[in-house]
Amino acid sequence: MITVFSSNHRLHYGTELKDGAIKPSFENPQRADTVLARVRSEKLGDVISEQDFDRSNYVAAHSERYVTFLENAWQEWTATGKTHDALPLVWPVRDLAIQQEPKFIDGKLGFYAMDAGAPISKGTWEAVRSSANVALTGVERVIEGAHGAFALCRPPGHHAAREYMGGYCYLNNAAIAAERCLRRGAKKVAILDVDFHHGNGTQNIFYDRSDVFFASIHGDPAISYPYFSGFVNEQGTGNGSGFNANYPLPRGTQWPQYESALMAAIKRIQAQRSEFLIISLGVDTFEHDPISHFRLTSNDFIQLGEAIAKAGIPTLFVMEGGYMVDEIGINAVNTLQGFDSLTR
Ligand code: SP5
Ligand code: ZN
Repeated sequence: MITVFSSNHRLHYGTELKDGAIKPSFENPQRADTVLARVRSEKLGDVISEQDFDRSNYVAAHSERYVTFLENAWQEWTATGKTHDALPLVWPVRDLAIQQEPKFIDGKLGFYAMDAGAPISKGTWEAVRSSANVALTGVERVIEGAHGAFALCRPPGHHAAREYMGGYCYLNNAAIAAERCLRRGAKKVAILDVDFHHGNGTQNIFYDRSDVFFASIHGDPAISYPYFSGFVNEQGTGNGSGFNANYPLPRGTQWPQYESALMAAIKRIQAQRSEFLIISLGVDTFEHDPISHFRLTSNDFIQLGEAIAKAGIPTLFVMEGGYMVDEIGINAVNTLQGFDSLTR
């Protein structure tokens, strides 16, 4: 299958608050380059660059004021004399929650963030915009008739909600691609999130809607990031009631247990009669991932791709997490090869 890639991802790198200290982020530029190297060495298919897309595509999944914040944050941060990357330091939790945007950058950072894991550096916006364009370029291929395409996005997107960043994510690439399908005439789209972490951002964006069905398989949020969403009882609200499905799984989950949840999620997706399927492809479910605790092996990812292919729906794969640098290339490409083996 075709891979869409942007070298602009290298413009983004930074620090995160980790175990009580500010350290280099696990989400580093080597990640995407490692996956690209594997795509090439395995001859998965052509690699193309991203096209440019109108800003309205981002605003389809996010609020206008949040996109404006992302566009201007670095400039506003450096205007205060700082040269290192920006992280928030105060958040509008519970009784502090208001809807009014602060007028100063420190307040804005907290207002538009769920954690201190999404640093903003000089090149962040350019990389983020390009990452969304990678997803949009990929989804256009699928809309035009490809069975599958791979959007090698970096930074990832699934923790980014309508109005906040976090967990290494800024714009929600998968959600933006889903909105593009709808804008191009689709009535029903499904997103399946197989990243180790709950796709809280994607859930947030579509929670009250029936046109995009969202399913996520992830580490039990009672013990795993993002802690505050991803539970079974979150099933959507209003028109979206019944169009959100969470499959939290315990520490140490291996393929047989994972496969049961996967089959249940795919069954739900097929019942929706979705015209397009978008996979939030995180490979941090890998047994040696440094921040997660599932135990999938590299071979298991081939079966993951095969199971997705069997759904029989035109599919866009969107890269999300996965942090063991050498193996993420193998595991991502194994998934895509598993898919291709049943669709060619
Ligand atoms: C896209 C994505 O996968 N984002 C994940 C963000 C997770 N951020 C918090 C991780 C905290 C993990 N702490 C475990 C440290 C083990 N040394
Ligand atoms: Zn993850």
